[in-house]
Amino acid sequence: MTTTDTSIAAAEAHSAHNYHPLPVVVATAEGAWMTDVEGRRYLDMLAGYSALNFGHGNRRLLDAARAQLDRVTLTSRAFHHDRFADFCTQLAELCGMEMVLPMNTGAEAVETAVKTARKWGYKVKGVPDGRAKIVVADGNFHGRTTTIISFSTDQEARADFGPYTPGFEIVPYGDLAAIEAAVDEHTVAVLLEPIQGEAGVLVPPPGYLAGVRALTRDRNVLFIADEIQSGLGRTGRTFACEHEGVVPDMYVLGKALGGGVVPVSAVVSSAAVLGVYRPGEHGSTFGGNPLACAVALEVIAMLRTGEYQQRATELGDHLHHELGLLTGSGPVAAVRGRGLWAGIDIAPGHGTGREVSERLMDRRVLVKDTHGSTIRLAPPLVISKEDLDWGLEQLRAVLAG
Ligand code: IF1
Repeated sequence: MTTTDTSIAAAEAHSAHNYHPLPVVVATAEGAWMTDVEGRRYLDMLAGYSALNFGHGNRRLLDAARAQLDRVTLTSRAFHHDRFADFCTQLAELCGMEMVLPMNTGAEAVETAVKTARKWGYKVKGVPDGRAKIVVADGNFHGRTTTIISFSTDQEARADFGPYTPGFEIVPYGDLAAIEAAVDEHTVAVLLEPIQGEAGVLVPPPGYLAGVRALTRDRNVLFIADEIQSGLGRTGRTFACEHEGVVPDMYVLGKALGGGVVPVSAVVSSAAVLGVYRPGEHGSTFGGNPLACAVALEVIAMLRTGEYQQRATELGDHLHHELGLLTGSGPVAAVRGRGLWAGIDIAPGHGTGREVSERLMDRRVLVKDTHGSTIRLAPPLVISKEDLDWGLEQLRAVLAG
């Protein structure tokens, strides 16, 4: 047995089988590259589902984390700490908003957004108690808590986990008229991914987000953008909503906010919305901890330079141009995405998404499949053009074979 086999066998014996990882055991990583326990190097074209937008072992992020490790890592929110105000102020400013409510994982931030919208509905909008409705889209992925899977349309994610939380109406993604029809006097929010990740990097039709913005403003409904995966540089802008000049009422952020170092998530909104909370009504032991704030502050500073957004735009244009050449009559049935983010539908006869991912792994490129015949590319934004081209070369070779 190789070191890899031994490690995988032990993991399979002693961990729940809620994942089916590719058979590679990573030991170290730097930039866009990971090295396995046997010394093989792989190009990481997934980047921790966009948590690693700034690459593995990012010097600035690690220095910020190390400096904070030596000072204080956790206070709980029972006390103030000296990184908290800066974090909230600067994140609000990056978002063009007023207030921040920090959590840890994406799902917790989405739960926070749901609770906030409901409370706003009862306290500000005047919805009768217990009647608040939130409109969501089919094909969504917002996390894995019991409430969030209650409004998922993915059977794998929701089956056998009921009873489900009521209060949600699911409409087709990209269909503005369907949202208009679903919104009623009890509707407190429309919750959407500006680009759907798990669904296969689905970009909605032009005008959709702007239409949702106008409709929700008109009907006194909060527009909540889940930018956990699409936000913080991935699409070439700080927020994917910017591509349509849209500012939602609430951003839900996660993943890259912690730079792949620590889990950091947040809800960012106006004082009118986040101002509904009183002490004791919501919280988290770890949310907004000093280590999280120190790392996130560095992430915010890096995003402020605009450098990563620009890389995502330039390399993204190149990526989509190259993928376009494979599309149509070739091995690729369709490509979607924006910036350094692509969903690639493999044409029939060229293998399942899993098979293509395995063959890419043999060629030292790591990606993740979704929904049978789709693979996703989301390399770290720090990837070099040469490495990206090398990755694309491996993809062409795999699809030709
Ligand atoms: C898994 C997908 C990516 C997210 C959006 C909230 C969350 C996520 C838009 C929850 C999380 C993840 C989780 C990961 C797989 C993954 C994923 F395939 F499911 F869609 F990234 F592409 N909103 N996305 O994408 O954040 O609680 O995980 O921090 O294995 O579940 P979390």
